[in-house]
Amino acid sequence: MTSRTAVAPAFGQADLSNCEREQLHLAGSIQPHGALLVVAGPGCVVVQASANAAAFLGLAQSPLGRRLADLPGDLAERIAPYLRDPPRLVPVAVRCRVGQPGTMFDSLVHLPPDGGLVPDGGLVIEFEPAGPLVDLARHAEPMLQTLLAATTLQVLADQTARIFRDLTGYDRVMVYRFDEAGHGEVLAEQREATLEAYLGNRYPASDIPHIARRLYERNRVRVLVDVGYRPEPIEPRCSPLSGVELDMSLCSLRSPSPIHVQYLKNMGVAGTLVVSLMVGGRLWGLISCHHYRPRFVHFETRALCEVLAEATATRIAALESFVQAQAELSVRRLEQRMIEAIGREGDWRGALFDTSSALLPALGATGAALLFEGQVRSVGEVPATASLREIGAWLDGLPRTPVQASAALGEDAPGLAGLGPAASGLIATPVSDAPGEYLVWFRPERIRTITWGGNPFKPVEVGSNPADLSPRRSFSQWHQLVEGTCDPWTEADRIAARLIGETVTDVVLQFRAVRLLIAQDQLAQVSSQVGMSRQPVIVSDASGAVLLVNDGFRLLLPDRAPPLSSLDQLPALFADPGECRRRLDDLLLRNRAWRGEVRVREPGGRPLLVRADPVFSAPGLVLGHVLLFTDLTERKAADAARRRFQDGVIERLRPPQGVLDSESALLFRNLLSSVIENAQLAALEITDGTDTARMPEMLESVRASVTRAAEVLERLIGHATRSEDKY
Ligand code: BLA
Repeated sequence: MTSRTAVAPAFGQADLSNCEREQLHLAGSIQPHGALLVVAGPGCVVVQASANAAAFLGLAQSPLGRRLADLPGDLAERIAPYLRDPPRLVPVAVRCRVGQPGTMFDSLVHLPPDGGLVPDGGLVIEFEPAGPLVDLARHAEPMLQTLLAATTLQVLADQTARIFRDLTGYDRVMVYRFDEAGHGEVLAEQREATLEAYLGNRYPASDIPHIARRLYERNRVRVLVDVGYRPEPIEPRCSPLSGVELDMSLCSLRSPSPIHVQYLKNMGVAGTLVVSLMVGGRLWGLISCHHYRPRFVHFETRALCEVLAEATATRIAALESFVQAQAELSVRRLEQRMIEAIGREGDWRGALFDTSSALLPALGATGAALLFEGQVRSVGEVPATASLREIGAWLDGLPRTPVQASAALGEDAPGLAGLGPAASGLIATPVSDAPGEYLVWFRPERIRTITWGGNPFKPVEVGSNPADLSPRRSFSQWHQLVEGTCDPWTEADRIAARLIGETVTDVVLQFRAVRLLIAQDQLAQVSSQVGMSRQPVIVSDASGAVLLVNDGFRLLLPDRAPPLSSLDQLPALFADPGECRRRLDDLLLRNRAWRGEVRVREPGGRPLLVRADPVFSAPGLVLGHVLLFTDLTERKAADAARRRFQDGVIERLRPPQGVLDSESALLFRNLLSSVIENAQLAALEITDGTDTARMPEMLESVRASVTRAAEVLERLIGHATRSEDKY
C-alpha cells in the first residue's frame, strides 16, 4: 500500500483506490433542496450556515452572526423546548415559519455526534420545504400488520418492496441483502413496468465501501434528490468555536460522495432513497429506491419509512431464528434415537446412519461420513475411504472450531486430490476432543450462473485520460459461470452441523464412559479418551467409589478442593447440599436417573446442569454411574437477557408524559403496539431458535429496534400534531 492511500482522503478527494476511507461524514456541503444552520451559545447565535441559507429561508441578509430570536418568523420559539436536552440519536422535527413572507419549513434539530466532546460543538438545524402530513392512522397500521403477517423471507421482502413503492412513489424499489462477503443480491423488486428488471442480480461488495456501511448503521434513511445537484458549501467550513469541521453523520441534507453520484449517473438514475435494514446489530441489507427524475420525500414519509424498516428488520430476525429452531428440533430427535440405540444395540452409530435418519436432510447433503476410533462409516455419495481419512488429517491441521465448511474444496484444499464432483464442498464438525474424529457432510458440484449487475471484476473504468477513473459504466447483466463449487453452506447449515456435532459429542462421551465401566481391561485407553473431554464428567462404580474425574470437572472446582474419591463428597461441593444428597441417594440406592441443576459452592460459582444415569450390565445389575455436567452460565445469561427484554419492551408501551395530546397518544399507542407485537414475536423465535451464545445480542438488537422505532414514531406524531395545532 502506498503512503498516499494510507491516509484517509478528505470528502470529495477520494479516488477509486482509496474510497474505502473517504471521510463521508465531513462532507462540508449539503444538497440544495434545503438549508443548514449551526447555532451555539446561550443566545443561539448562528456560527455556520450553508451558502444558500439566506436565499432558501427568504432572509434579506446572511444569518451568520445573528441570534435565532432575531430572525423573522417563529423558529426560535418553536425549537426552544428542545434546547435544554437536545436530541442525539434521532433528530426532532419541528414545523416553523422563517423569512419575510413567513414560508413554512420542516426543521430537523440535532446535536452533531461529537457535540458531547467538543465544548459547545453547536446545535444543527436543517430546513426542508414543509410537506403534506401523512395520514398515519390510515396508512401506518395496515402496513405494519402486513409486515407482521409475512411467514417467509421472500414474502416479507416482496411486501416490503410493495409497501415502500406505494408509500414513496419511486420508479423502482429493491430489497437488497448482503452475503457474508458483503456482496449484495436483489431479493425483491417493484418497478415501473417499462424498466429492465434487476431482480436476482448480484452486485460486488466494492460498490458500497465499509466506511459508508458503518455510516448507514447510524443514519438509517438517506435521500439523494438530484444527481445533477450543485452542492452548497457550509460557511465557514470549520466551526469558529471548536475549529473542527461539522460531523454530518446524522444530517439529512449531507452531500453524498461524488464517486457514488457518478455511479448513479452511470446507471441512469436521477434520485434515490435508501433505508438501512439492521438485523442482530449488523447492516443486513438495504431498501434501495431509484427514480429516473429528481425526487424529494418529506420528513414525515421518511420517518414512516424508518419505522417500517425497523419492523421489516425485526421480522427478518424472527424468520431467521425460526429456521434455527427447526434444526434444533430435529437434532433433539436424533439424540433421543442415539441414546436408545446405545441401550438396545450397545452402539449409537446405527441410529445415526440408518435409513430413516435425518443426517442428510438436516444439512441438505448428499453424503455423510463419520470418522471415529480409526473407523469410517458413511451414507450416500462420499469419496473413497482413503480420501475420507485424508480429509480427517486436513481438518486436524485447521484451527479447531465447532464447524469447518468449504463450498469449493478444490480451491480451499488443493492438497486433497481427486475427490470428484460428488464432493465439491463439505461441512465438518468434531465429535470428540480426540484428533481425527469428525462427522463430515458432502454436497456435489453445482455448476451455476451468477448474474451480476455489471462485471464484478471491473468495478472501475479508465476513461481516455488515465486520470479519468469512474465506477463502471455498464450495468448490463454479466453472467459468471461458476464451477467446482457446491451450493453455499448457510448460517442455518452451520448451526445444524454444530448442534449435531455437540449432540454426538455428548453421546460419544456417554458411550465411552459406559464402555469404561464394562471393559475394565481397556481401562487405560478408554479412560484417557473420557479424561480428555472438556465436558465435565465423573464415573463411579456401583457403590459410588469414583473411578474417574476428568479435568473438565476439576476445572469447575476451587483450587483447594480435595480430590474426589467418592460420590458422597459431591454434596459438599454444591450450594444446596441437602437436595444433592437426596438425588444421589435416589441414584445410588434406587437406580433413578438425576436430571437437575446445581450451583458450585463458592462466590460466583457456576450453574451446572446434571445428567446422571445408572449403567446396567443386565436388568437390575448395576455396573456403575455416569455423571455428565453442562455449564449453564451462558444459558443463564440468555435468560436474564430475555427478562430484560420483556421489561424494556413493556416500559416502552407508555407514551412519553405530556408531549402528546390524548388523541395522538392513542395513535402512538396503537402503532407502537404493532411494533411491539412484532418485537415480541421475534423475541419468541429468537429464544427458541438462536443458540444461547448469540441470544443476548440478538434480543438486545430487537430491543434497540423497538426503542428506536418508538422514538421515531414519537417524533413523527409529535411533528404531525404540533403542525396541525399551529397552522
Ligand atoms: C454508496 N453504493 C452506495 C450505496 C448503494 C450503492 C446502495 C448507498 C447509497 C445510500 O445509502 O444513499 C450501490 N446502489 C448500489 C447498488 C445498487 C444500487 C449495487 O441501487 C444495485 C441496484 N462505488 C463504486 C465504487 C466505489 C463506490 C467502485 O461502485 C469506490 C471505489 C463508492 N458507494 C461508494 C461510496 C458510497 C457508495 C463512497 C457512499 C455514498 C455516500 O453515502 O456518501
